[in-house]
Amino acid sequence: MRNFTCVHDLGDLNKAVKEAFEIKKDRFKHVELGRNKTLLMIFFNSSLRTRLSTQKAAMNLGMNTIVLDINQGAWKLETERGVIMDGDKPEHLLEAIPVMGCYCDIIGVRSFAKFENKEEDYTEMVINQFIKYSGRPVFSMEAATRHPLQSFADLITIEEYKKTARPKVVLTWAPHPRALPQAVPNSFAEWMNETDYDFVITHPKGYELAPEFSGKAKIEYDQAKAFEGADFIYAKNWAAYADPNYGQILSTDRAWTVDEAKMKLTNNAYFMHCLPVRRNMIVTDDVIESPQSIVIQEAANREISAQVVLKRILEGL
Ligand code: AN0
Ligand code: CP
Repeated sequence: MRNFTCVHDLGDLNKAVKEAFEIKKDRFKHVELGRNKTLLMIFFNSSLRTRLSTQKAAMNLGMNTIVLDINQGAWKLETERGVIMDGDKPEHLLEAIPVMGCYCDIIGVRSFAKFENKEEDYTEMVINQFIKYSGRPVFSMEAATRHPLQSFADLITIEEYKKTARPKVVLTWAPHPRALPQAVPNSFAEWMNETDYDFVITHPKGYELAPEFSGKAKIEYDQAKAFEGADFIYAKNWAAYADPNYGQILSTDRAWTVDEAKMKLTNNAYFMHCLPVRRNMIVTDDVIESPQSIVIQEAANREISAQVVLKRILEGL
């Protein structure tokens, strides 16, 4: 595998999940694979899990890692071509990227949707420039439209906890005070649509995801109805996608918060969230602290999903 930006880069998902379980049993088996290889992780946005789990995965494979927070100490980067650079940005991405490529073997990039220009976000301008100009394999640590390392960890978690071959998995929108990207729900939907699970998305009207991501999922505007018989509840906030409201908050209605009463409608469902999560906005204290909450186990699987991805990229070097 050269680059990893979406589910299709991984090929057969059953094989990938099997590989994940093997790594989980013995995560130091391939410690020689990454010897003298350097991973560079570039963050344009904050992170706790992605930073730590990806670094840990690289260490399990014997790699060296360098982490750069663009907003803390690096030069502010211009991303647009043709701009007269007389403002506050001393360096252009088009020099910075090939320079970064000189110091490493693999590059991980986190670059969220900016919500300034839908086309720029949905054509994945930033990560695609890394792919084009770095000369190195590139993987997404959450780009503008997808968060594949998260979705892969989510799939591994569902495969670990499911009690039936074809569980009912419900992605529910929940309220949040800030405008959040669609990357996590887009990506989750994209991965769920590659399985044969019974996959349902529920959200208030106006929060429809891009059709290429919601795909064959059932859309249910009545959250209570969607929760009926669910085996997994996957909560997430996102800002509106559809024009003319792209990137806007249309609702902060706490009637959509996941609480115990709603969880009672499910088939004793597990509760999932990618974290970070705002308690009593997205989910109540009681639900996230309940035995059915598997958010920590889900986060732990980020190390595993990152390790499968790094292993496959190293094997292709
Ligand atoms: C980010 C998002 O919603 O995309 C990262 C989630 C992994 N969340 C926040 O910015 C709170
Ligand atoms: N879930 C996730 O990607 O978390 P961070 O933003 O903390 O990396």
